[in-house]
Amino acid sequence: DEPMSRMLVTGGAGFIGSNFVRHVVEHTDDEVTVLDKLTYAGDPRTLEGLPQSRVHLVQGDVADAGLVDGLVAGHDVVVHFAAESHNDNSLRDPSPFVRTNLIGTYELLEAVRRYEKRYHHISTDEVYGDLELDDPARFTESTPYNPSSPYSSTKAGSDLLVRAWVRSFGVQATLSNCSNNYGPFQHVEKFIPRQITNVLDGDRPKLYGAGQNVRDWIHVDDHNAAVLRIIERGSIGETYLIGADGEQNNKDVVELILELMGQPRDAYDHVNDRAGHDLRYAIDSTRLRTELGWEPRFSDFCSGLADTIEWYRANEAWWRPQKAATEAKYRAAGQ
Ligand code: NAD
Ligand code: TDX
Repeated sequence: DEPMSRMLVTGGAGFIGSNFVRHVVEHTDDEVTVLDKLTYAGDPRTLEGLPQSRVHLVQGDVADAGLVDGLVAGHDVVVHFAAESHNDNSLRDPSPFVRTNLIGTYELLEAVRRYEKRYHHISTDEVYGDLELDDPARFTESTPYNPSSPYSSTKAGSDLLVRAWVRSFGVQATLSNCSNNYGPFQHVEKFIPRQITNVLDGDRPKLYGAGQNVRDWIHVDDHNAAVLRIIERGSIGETYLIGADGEQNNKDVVELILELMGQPRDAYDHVNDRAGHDLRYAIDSTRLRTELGWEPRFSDFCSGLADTIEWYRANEAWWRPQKAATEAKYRAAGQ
């Protein structure tokens, strides 16, 4: 059988990208090449069990122009997940964020421009800055960019490169900006896996500041179903916001994790706040729902979180190698 298409997925050994590859294998006939540098955040074991006839891993850097040129030439669609993705790391050392998120995106855009390939760009709601807790407004496709951190500013810059390459060079691109993801294979540096694995280790969850900051949580499978829908049916040049109406403050999330894991709800520590900590993100995904007919399937955050806790309990061998070094970095920052 001829494959439907050949997809190049950058960052496909990371959290969202690996779940996306699994989603593509289950829902399409496409062949996938993963281009991943296998940084501290990438792990080939996240792709174990996928059919070797359809999924291939190339270890390399999206900022390597020669490598990217050859790979893009041989594929029909490029889906760009690869990024330095953690805000706290970007405050300690912004340099890999500039190289991977900005230069990497630039090299991919130049290659898809040369070979006239379809491109989808994965981005974040953090490009819009933050909202007040009582602001009735949510982010939409027309909210002005106003990023706060080295991470979010390099993501914002990469989005603007994509928009310019569409307008100036006619690149066939779509963009999506999603809210906070949770689910299997998320690195233990991130909020939810950090607290779950702390409790599993007999340590206490660590809440930044007072914990009033709000994030708009979405299950990673809902994000990835939306991405595939946009690749298949989205309008070229357009941006789609992805969110599942999952606003929760961090304190409530920590208390829910403790409760689901059979601990007292107050068995957590307050630690140093993040510098420049965004207060609230909130997504209005009306466009994606009305124009492309997407709906989230994980509408109950509590049961999605319970499943995620079970996944970390059952997959300690996957996360254990990262845990001690991650906690050592936090400890050094009083977090
Ligand atoms: P992650 O850190 O888990 O994975 C990133 C992957 O990219 C890793 O496998 C890493 O090895 C790879 N990578 C890093 N630098 C690379 C380079 N120079 N060349 C090739 N590969 C490289 O991140 P994630 O949470 O899965 O995020 C994936 C994408 O989704 C990012 O673009 C991020 O900005 C975006 N996003 C994330 C969230 C979230 O909640 N995690 C929300 C919205 C958007
Ligand atoms: O130990 C912690 N305690 C804590 O209170 C950690 C690690 C985080 N937090 C807070 C900070 C945030 O308010 O929890 C919230 C979520 O933190 P992160 O998991 O670091 O996510 P965030 O900074 O919101 O960014 C995430 O969502 C948008 C992803 O990491 C980004 O890649 C994505 O773009």
